[in-house]
Amino acid sequence: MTYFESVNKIQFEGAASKNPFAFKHYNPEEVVGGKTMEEQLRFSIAYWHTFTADGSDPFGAGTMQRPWNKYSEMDLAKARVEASFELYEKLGAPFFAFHDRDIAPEGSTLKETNENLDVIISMIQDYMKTSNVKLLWNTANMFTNPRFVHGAATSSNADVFAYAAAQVKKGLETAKLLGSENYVFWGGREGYDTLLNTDLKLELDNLARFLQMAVDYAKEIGYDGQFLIEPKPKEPTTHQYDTDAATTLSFLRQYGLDSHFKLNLEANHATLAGHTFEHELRTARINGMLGSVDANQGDPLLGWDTDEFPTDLYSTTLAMYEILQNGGLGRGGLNFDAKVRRASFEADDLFLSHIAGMDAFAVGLKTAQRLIEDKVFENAIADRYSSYASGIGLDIVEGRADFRSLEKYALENSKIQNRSGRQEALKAVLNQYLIGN
Ligand code: XUL
Ligand code: CO
Repeated sequence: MTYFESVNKIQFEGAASKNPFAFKHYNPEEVVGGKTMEEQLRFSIAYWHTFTADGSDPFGAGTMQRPWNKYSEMDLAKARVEASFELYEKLGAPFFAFHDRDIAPEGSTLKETNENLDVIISMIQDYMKTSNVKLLWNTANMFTNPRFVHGAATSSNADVFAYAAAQVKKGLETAKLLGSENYVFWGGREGYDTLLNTDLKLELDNLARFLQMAVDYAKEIGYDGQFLIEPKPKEPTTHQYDTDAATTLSFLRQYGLDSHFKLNLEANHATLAGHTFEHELRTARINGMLGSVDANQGDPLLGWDTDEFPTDLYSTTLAMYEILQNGGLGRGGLNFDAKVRRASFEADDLFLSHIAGMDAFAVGLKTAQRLIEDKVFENAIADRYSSYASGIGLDIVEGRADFRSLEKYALENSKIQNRSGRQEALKAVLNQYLIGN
C-alpha cells in the first residue's frame, strides 16, 4: 500500500534546482568536516507532528488531509506505521522518534494499553528489519491523559507516580527491543502553577527518585542507550522544573544523576526561556552534556511553543557550529520536533516542510564548517582574551594570583585600556560566509 503516491524519492539536485521536491543543499553523501552530511546531521522525523497530529488548535478542529484519515483505532495506528516508513525512506531520513501514545491508542486499562502498544511495536520492529531507518529516541507521553493533571513523577498523587513509573518501564523495554539510540525525558507537566498548593522540595525529590529508578531499571534490563532530559521553561505549566540547560544541569548534579544523562535541546524551548538556541547548546557543550537536538524554531512575535520547521539560516549555522565544536552529537541527532502550520494541510506539505528543514541545516553545516576551518570566531575570541595569555592574566588562570597580588598590580597599573568587542564586524563576516555558501 502506498500513501504518498505522487511523491518519489527526494533527490539532491543542487542549489540551482527549482524542483520543490528536491534537496538544494542536503546531499547525504557529500563529505563535510570528515563525515558525510548524513552522518553529521542524523536527521530524525517526529512521529507525533508528522503522523499523529491533526492540526487542531484551541480555536478550531483538525485540518490535516492525510491518506490514513479513513481509518480508526488500531487500523489507524497500523496505517500510520506503514505511511511513516514510506515517508522516512522517500525523504532519506535515517531516524525517527515517538511517544508511546503517538503510535498506539490507549485501552481502558494499562494492560490493554500495553497490549495495543505491543502490536504496533512488533510491526515497527518488522519494518526496521528490512529498512536502514533507526529509532533515535522514544519517550513516554505523561501529559495528555487527564490522570496527569498534577504532573507525573511530580504529581501530588502517589498513584499517578506509580502509573508513570509503569509507563516509563514499558518505554525502556521498548527502547531496548527497538535498539533506540536514546531515551528522552521531557518534563510534560512536571512543574507547577502556584506555590500556594505546591511542595516544591517533595516534587523535586520525587522527580530525582523517579529518574534514579529509570537509571536502575535500564541497567537491570541491559538497555544502554543514552538518557536525555529535554529542558523547557514554561507551557504547559507556568514554571517547568527543567527550565533550561543550566537549571537542568544543576538539578542533575544536586541529585548525583549527571553521569547518567545528557540534554536534548530544542530551539523553541531555548527562545521561550529567553535564550538563543546557541546559548543552550554552548552551555551543554562546555559541560560535556550536549546529547541531542530537537530542531525547530519559534515565532519571535509569539510567546509560545509554535514548533515551526527550522528555516532561519543564522540559527542553523550557529547551532551546527556548536555541534561541530562538540565533535558531533554522538548517539544523538537532529530531530524535527516541528509541525506544518494548520493551513499547510496537504500531505505533500509533510515532504516540503522536511525538505526546507533539512536544507536549512545542510547550509548551516557547510557554513559552520568553513567558519571553523578558517578559525573566524576562534581567532577573534583568542585575540579578545589575549590578556589572559601572559603576565597577570596568565597568573590568574594558572592560579598564581590572589587578592593581595592583584591589589599590588592594580595599584601600579593606573591606566586600564579596553578594546572594542567588534560584534558588528563579526556579524558582517558571518553574513559573508552565509552568502558565500
Ligand atoms: C514539547 C516537546 C516534546 C518533547 C518530547 O514541547 O518538545 O514533544 O520533545 O516529549
Ligand atoms: Co521537543
